[in-house]
Amino acid sequence: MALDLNRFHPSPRRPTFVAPAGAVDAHCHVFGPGDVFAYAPTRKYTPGDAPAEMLFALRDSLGLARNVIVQASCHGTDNRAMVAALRSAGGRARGIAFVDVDVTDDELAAMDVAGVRGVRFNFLKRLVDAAPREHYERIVARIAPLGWHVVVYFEAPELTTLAPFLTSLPTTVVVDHMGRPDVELGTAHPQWKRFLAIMEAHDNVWVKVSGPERLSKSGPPYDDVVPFGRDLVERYPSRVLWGTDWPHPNMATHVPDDGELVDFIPRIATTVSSQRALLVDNPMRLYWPEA
Ligand code: 0GY
Repeated sequence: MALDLNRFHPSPRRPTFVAPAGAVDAHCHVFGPGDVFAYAPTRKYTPGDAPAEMLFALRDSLGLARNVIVQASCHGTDNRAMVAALRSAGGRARGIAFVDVDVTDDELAAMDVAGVRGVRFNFLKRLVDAAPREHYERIVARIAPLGWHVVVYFEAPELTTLAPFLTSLPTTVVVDHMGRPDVELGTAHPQWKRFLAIMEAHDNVWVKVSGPERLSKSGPPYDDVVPFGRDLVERYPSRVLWGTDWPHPNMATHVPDDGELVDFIPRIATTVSSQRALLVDNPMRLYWPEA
């Protein structure tokens, strides 16, 4: 049977790992529903609907408390589905928007009130068309005064080209999915060392230890990704975040079980204090500093 790339797991297992109270899923998306929030004409893929109420039901069933909902490329710069999800979350969700340079101050202010705390720059050519560096700089100039930060999505081979720009950003910078290393190269390879060097030199750079299902070549339970996640958690315990990446668009290899993704956490954050930092303290400091 062909894999449906755009369906999520229908019945994730209950994880064995019990997340600490107040745990945050800091990387997830909502899709549609398409008859209410149409997908962008410029999109590179059409997802199955994955509405907010399903995300919140998953949150509860996994033993998590809050979400950071990242605008996905299939909705382009139309952030309505994500913002509606924030407004329906009773304060338990924050958002990351995808905006163009012509976004108005009023639009930014309304998103801020709804709970948006940053913008995402997506550098994956299979997801979005490339834009000149100046485009991103103009957006940063608009969002930095709000205290927002920048989430970046790139693949490790692009890092050499992107590094001067990323390290020049004045805001907090959050790197998605461990910077998408080629895990077959191992953690001793210059590709991984290059990313660590940036983390080491720039303490405004944070990283999500998410996406083992995308990075793994061996498949569940993602043994080959453990050294990468553990390396980051141990080196930068106060600058790591974790997320499910539900509903997992564009997964060509398998449909990940979100319960299994939760059970990946204690394999990379092996102590109670590192689990608490990863799942509660760090995301709360970035997304709910007032709490
Ligand atoms: C992710 C990863 C992907 C998709 C998007 O914005 C998106 O469409 O982020 C991907 O296809 O790797 O973080 O959800």
